[in-house]
Amino acid sequence: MNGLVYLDGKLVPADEAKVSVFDHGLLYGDGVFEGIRAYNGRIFRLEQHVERLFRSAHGIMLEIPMTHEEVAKAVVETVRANGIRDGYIRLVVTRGVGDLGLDPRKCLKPTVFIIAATIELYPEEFYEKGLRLITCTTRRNIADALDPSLKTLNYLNNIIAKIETVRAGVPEGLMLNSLGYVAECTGDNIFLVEGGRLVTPPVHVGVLPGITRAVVMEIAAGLGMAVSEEMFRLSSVYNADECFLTGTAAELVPVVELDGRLIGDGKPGRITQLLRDRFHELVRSEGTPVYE
Ligand code: PXG
Repeated sequence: MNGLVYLDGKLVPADEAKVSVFDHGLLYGDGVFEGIRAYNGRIFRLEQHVERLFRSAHGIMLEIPMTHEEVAKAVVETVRANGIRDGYIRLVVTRGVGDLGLDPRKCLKPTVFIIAATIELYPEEFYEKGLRLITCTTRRNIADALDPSLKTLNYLNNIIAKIETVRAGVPEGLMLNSLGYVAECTGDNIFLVEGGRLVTPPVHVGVLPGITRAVVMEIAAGLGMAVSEEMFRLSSVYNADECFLTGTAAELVPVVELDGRLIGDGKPGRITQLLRDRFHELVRSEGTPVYE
């Protein structure tokens, strides 16, 4: 690894950026994080990512020892220090160094680090041909055990589901909630197009309120499309006109097959493509400037 990593207030060479084996982020997955994109020297939706980081931290009673503005500034400085114009940023806050017990009171100071890296884009083929998905047997965490709307470091639920997708030879997998309603994929939100309107599961079904999800809902509303948050089951996906996923890394990616059923005509849909084009225009026209 090269480049500079922000670690607890300092920019340090990547190979010297180390956290303790006693950090509860490592011992227990006790912490929160964000994945953020930079496009053309600007950071996309930085305030929303920082806001979600603080909401996630508040949800697990983790007090971030910085203000929103300080966190945003640290992200910008880390990207600038690495000379990155297009990249992926990982912002992480852990409970910090403690002892071997669970008690978070032993962790006196949260660990804050920021990695700014170049991004490995999804293969172009995913966008041109669309994804084939499976439904994972692993259900999404239930909200009254560990709320999926909080972006915590405890990603085992998603990783176990991801292992299922790897074994099935597909790039993503759909996760249901404990009642069988469609929730989201292992690292992406899901949308359906039904008769010209856009449908996505509401956050209370047990999904991460994705930043890309919110942007796509905004774009669709701006185009005069009806957008609704509704609970639905697998049969709605199988019978949708179009289906696509959203996420910071994937952006908008069409889905053409689920569990062996073709969706629509089995090709990326027209509305999906229109929303993708608008999304690309938007990410290149706004964002927090890094170099001005
Ligand atoms: N749902 C889940 C469970 C996620 O982890 C999204 C939806 C999309 O949210 P945004 O805000 O990015 O539109 C995510 C975020 C990866 C990876 O390597 C993906 C995420 C997080 C960390 C790693 O694919 N996705």
